Amino acid sequence: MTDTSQDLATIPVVDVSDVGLTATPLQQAMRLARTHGPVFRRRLHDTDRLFVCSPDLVAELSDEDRFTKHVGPALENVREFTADGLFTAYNDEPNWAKAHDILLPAFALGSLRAYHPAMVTAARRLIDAWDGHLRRGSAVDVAEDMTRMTLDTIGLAGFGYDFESFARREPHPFVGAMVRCLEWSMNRLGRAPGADHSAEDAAFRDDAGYLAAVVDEVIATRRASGERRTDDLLGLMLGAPHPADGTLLDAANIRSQVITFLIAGHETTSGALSFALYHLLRNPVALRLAQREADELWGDTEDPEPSFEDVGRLRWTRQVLNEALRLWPTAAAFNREPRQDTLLGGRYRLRAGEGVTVLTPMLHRDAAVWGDNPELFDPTRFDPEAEAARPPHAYKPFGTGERACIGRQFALHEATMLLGLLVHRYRLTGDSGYRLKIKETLTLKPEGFTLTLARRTTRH
Ligand code: MNH
Repeated sequence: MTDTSQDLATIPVVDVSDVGLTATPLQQAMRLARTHGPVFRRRLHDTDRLFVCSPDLVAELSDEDRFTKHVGPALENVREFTADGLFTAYNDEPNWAKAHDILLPAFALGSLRAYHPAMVTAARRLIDAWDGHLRRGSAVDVAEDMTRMTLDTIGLAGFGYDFESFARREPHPFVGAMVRCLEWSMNRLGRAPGADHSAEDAAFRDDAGYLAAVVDEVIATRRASGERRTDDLLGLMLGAPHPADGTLLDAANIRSQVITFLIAGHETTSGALSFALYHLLRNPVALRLAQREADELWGDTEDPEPSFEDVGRLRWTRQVLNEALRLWPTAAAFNREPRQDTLLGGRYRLRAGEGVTVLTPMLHRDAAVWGDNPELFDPTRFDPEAEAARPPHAYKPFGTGERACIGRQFALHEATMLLGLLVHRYRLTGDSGYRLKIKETLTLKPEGFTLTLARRTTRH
């Protein structure tokens, strides 16, 4: 460990070059923060990166006048297959503002309402599949089925396209290709200088080519239908003129947007649902409260038809999701850069455009904000009074500022409804020997987490 001299304060520099970034760089960074504190530089070969986890500094980084999104090394790699799509576009790339303006209406409240039936359809498919597991007495792989559900949801709701994930023995091949592309993006960060990666790179190009082919199929299906909708994402991408200048998105950018939304629209929500179920299983009181809330809405109805408004009434269930995203924000880091040379916290020197990583899971464990038992799963942390009492930038699972998540309400609506339906219908039993193991593919998911199911017989 050495100190840097440019800073007015001492920052630990932790060199990880000997071990590399490992298969779990996010959890590695969490360990570094636990050992070296909330501000440290991670050195890998010849590059240094500043990590920040303390609420006061993150509040400062959230000031849009001084800081903005930084497309860091991971997103630079993702750009190899999503180019200037909304998530990976540079702030000053014209297609960011253009697509943002064109697509924003797809996330207004009215649109969310329009997606609700598709979300119900996908939720029903998962429940039918789980009823099948229940009859056969087989365990469900939670993350795999949540991914089936969320992929079908974004396909149906955003694109009118059916991935039919539950009609397949194996997940849709889109998922495998996407996961490998994300893994390639992550592993490329830790490459040692000089090594030969041509085989991995060739495999990546094949997978990226397959993703592009799926996207072309999604677009061709819409065009062949002759429909000229502007009430879903694909309709807006294909046919909505920019509100200011009347131009449409160009063909290359439409492709990048479709691929971006097919990935961003399902991968992180799937992980969030999986972690929420994991924590509910380990916290019988929280589970009981979620069941009570669902029972109040749907009583003994065998197959409830959740209305749009029902989902807003599942307040505890939403707090459960918020708390799951506190402990395991599934998009677990984001990067900021100063617009001008500046001092962060009055003491850490940053050059204009230099990336700083906010390590969200550690921000979400800061004892000054979350108390001295931050590992404790406790959805009452999201009681309205508790939320109001918290500093505004202490909770950032959806990023910050104008580049924050555009799909937040979409994800929370979809996930809250599914969780409500699941706890209403099933008695959930986990494998008592399961120890949480988190797989990283840029995003986080519990690995090997399974459930066995029984129908609930009494509701009171
Ligand atoms: Mn989402 C940006 C987390 C669900 C589409 N999302 C972000 C960012 C985070 C994030 C963090 C900011 C990244 C950065 O600053 O570099 N997103 C989530 C999480 C969930 C999620 C934790 C689910 C839970 N996201 C969704 C869904 C969609 C979506 C669902 C689409 C339907 N997200 C996006 C897009 C962006 C984004 C698009 C980029 C927005 C922009 O930069 O303009």
